[in-house]
This record gives sequence, C-alpha cells and structure tokens, in this order.
Amino acid sequence: MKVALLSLFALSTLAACGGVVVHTPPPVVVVADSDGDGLIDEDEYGIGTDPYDADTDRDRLYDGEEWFETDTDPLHPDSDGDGLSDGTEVLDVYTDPLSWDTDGDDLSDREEVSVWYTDPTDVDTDDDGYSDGREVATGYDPLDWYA
Ligand SMILES: [Ca+2]
Ligand SMILES: [Ca+2]
Ligand SMILES: [Ca+2]
Ligand SMILES: [Ca+2]
Repeated sequence: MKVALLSLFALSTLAACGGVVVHTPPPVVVVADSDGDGLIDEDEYGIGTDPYDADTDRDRLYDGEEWFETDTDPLHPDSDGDGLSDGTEVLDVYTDPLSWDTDGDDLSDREEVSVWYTDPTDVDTDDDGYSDGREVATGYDPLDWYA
C-alpha cells in the first residue's frame, strides 16, 4: 500500500485539502471607545460616566483625562469644591484641581482668581513678607507691597 508510506503529516494535509475548510473567526475583544475620550465604553458604564459623551460633567476635561491624568472626578465639574471648575484650574489658572487652596495662604483658589486678583499659586503675591490671606484678614492690600 502506497498510502502506508506517507507520514502522518502528509495524511493530515491530504485530509485538510479534501475536507471542508471551516473558518473560525478570531475571538472579538470589544474595546470600543464610542466617544473617543480615552475610556472604553465598558469602563464608563462601571464608573458612571456617559460612554457617548466625552465630557460627562462639562468641565472641559475629557472623562479619560480626568480618570487617568488629573485624578479629578469625571462626574463632578469641581472636584475640590473651591468654586473653580476642574477645567478652569487645569487649563486656565494652573491651580491644583484637587486642593481648594493651592498655595496654602488661606484664600481659596476662586477667591484669589475672582475676588482679590492675587496669584493662587503664590502665597505672597506682592512679596511684602505677609501672606495674601493674612493681608486680606487684617485689611491690607495683598497686591501692594507698600500697603
Ligand atoms: Ca469613552
Ligand atoms: Ca469632564
Ligand atoms: Ca483648586
Ligand atoms: Ca490660596
């Protein structure tokens, strides 16, 4: 018998060529990020953000950015509750979106930016040796070295 001389490999090759070829699709892994914000839909469902809205809390930071980079709450536009949105702190005034008083002078980031116009990242804006918070509390001008 000629066939008896064929190796097992040859036999299986013959069988494959003659048999029905069944295409098995590779396993499909769903990693859809429908809104393109850097968080896959599945994670968004877990976190509670909207998988079809790149910026669920409307603070100008993408859900994925908040989750992976700034550590801010993608469901709350003002994570530290200082009155400035996370987007404003990160993109505009460069303060800490996770601290209500970035420079520790007892004036909140919002107060410094929109009330006293002092530098929220400088404890003593006018460099007179007295902190902005202390000047405000004692009636002095935190923007005037002489007052
Ligand atoms: Ca997403
Ligand atoms: Ca956001
Ligand atoms: Ca802040
Ligand atoms: Ca401050």
